[in-house]
Amino acid sequence: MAPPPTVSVSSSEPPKLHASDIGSIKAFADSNGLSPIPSSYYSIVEARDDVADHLASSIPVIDFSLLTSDHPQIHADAVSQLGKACADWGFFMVTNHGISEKLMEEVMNKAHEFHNLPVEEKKEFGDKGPWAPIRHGTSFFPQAEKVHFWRDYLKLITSPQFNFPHKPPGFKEVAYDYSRKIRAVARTLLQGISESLGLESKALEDCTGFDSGLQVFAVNLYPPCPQPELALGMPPHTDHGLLTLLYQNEIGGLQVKHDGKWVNVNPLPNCLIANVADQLEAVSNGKCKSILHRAVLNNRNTRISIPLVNGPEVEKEIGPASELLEKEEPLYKTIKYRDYFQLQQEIRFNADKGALDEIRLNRQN
Ligand SMILES: O=C(O)CCC(=O)C(=O)O
Repeated sequence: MAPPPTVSVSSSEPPKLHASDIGSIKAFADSNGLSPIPSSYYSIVEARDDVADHLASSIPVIDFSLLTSDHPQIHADAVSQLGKACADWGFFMVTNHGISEKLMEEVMNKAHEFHNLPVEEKKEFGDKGPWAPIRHGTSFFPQAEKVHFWRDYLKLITSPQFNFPHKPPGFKEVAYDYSRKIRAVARTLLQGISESLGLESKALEDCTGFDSGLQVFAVNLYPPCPQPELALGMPPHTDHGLLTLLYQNEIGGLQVKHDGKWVNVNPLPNCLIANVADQLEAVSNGKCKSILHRAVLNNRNTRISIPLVNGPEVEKEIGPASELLEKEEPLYKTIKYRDYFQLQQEIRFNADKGALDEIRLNRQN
């Protein structure tokens, strides 16, 4: 196996290495210790702006067991809290979701094992583009980005078809179980959100083709970074899809944008971290907010995050739900989910505008 490129400690000018030469930031970080990071990883302008830590404790918490309660008033209160969380933050933690700690731990352990496989063993999964069912790589979008990100990833399409690597042994089996349970949680949340918008509980599922919807299972690894103040694990972005449900190890790093400030997310034990994604903003005609988020780094511990994007059916035309348009003007164009995803890939490095801005109609509510 060829050793990863190394960086000289004595160099005053850090090298400008391309992510595709590095191949795996984990392997690079393992072999380069405390050496200065390559200047191609500097995203200093974005890295340390205003962090509003006093807001961290205000991140909404949704108790899933109340949402699924048979008691009408308890359910109604939970629906109303959920609607408020989607409107005010576009982000919330989900507790008592019913996925066992044991399963979550197994998925996390296997995720770690996957990233610990030798680089050579992961080559067969090399990223061949956004629609490839199994793809492993480093950074964010190395082919096109100007700045690189301190992250290795594995991304799988796990619905409507389930695709998963055959190693390490046992990963595929626990991941299947986990992905199906996450889909069930996402479906129930979507039903609650539908009700919070004054719609039938199945309205959002039906209009997005959720039954045969896309699910992307990602496994991110952020190794310790010797200069965490200079780099980012993930740039600010919103997700395509309806709802992303993320589980992480005990190491913090996720930040969400709220009222123009970055807020550190300190997850409650065993909770799922949920964020509204672009297609939910569009189908809700702007009532649910797709939230900007990013991953920051530390110089001590490896962070692993496992976000599962739960989206519409790829060929479905997605726009504001027709029931909402009986009373209001559409604020978003209707566009096939597949085409939106493509659009998002194309303009992901445009700092001023996201894909959502491309489909927003210039109207006041
Ligand atoms: O690692 C995290 O906390 C964020 C991950 C993320 O935003 C993504 O994979 O799109």
